[in-house]
Amino acid sequence: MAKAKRQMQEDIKLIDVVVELVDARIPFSSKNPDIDGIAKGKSRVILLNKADMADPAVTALWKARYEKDGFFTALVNSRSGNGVKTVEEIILKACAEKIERDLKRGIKNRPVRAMIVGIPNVGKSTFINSLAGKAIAKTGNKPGVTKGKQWIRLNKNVELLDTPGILWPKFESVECGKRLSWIGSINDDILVPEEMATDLLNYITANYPDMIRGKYDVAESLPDDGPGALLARIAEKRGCLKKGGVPDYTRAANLVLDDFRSVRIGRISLERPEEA
Ligand SMILES: Nc1nc2c(ncn2[C@@H]2O[C@H](COP(=O)(O)OP(=O)(O)O)[C@@H](O)[C@H]2O)c(=O)[nH]1
Ligand SMILES: [Mg+2]
Repeated sequence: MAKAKRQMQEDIKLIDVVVELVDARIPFSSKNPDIDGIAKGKSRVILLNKADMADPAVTALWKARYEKDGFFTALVNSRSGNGVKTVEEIILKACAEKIERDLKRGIKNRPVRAMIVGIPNVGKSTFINSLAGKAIAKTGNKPGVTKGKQWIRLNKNVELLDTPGILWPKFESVECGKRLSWIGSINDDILVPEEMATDLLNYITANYPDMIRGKYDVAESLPDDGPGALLARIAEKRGCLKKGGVPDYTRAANLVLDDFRSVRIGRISLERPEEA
């Protein structure tokens, strides 16, 4: 990560605006704390990506919160392209002062240069492809310019560094780590699915009880016989059983995690701005 950080510090010198993607389900835990230092003095945009997977009411609170903190923001679904078209306008708004300064100095038609950053799996590549679309005409690596950076020219107003900056996820607390694991941002191999699923069910039961009832038909298990019992009930309902009819907790846990990550339980936000 030290190398990635150095690279980013170099790249950031070349750009006007840092466009940070966060996961709309965890806009705090998926936001890298060090980027504020690295991006000092640059215009800042935060895109709440995967907005299609999060609770829209909570996402609206996060948008307001980050705007209050001085960021330009947008809700985006990079997979479908929803919201992507507004991003150019937001980038230009974020750079309004710089554009104004250029004009005063007689510099016209200089595109603003943007860089996409975010933790792994947040949707950087999907977003860049969606934003650049067919116009993914790369500039910069012209003949004779061997070490030049690759820029994607979106139009006369905006250029994008074609390699996104990869940020490391935040592990500032056990809670942040858990939320990152639930969305699949931490290598599953080192985690215990039963624990993850039990904690996740606990959270969803507390915050979105109807979704659990609707999805798993376990009304009678909510809420008083506890999350461990809930996983057992789900195992039973879904036929996740080992020989002798013993609940297969690992299989049930993976089923729940998979349902959550595929938005089959519902649109769920995992943290709210007032806790952050
Ligand atoms: N539902 C949904 N999925 C997305 C969105 N953006 C990206 N993805 C998915 O998230 C996964 C990771 O995306 P990718 O662009 O590879 O992330 P990167 O590691 O930041 O470049 C892929 O499976 C994408 O299809 C989005 O806005 N909504
Ligand atoms: Mg990528």
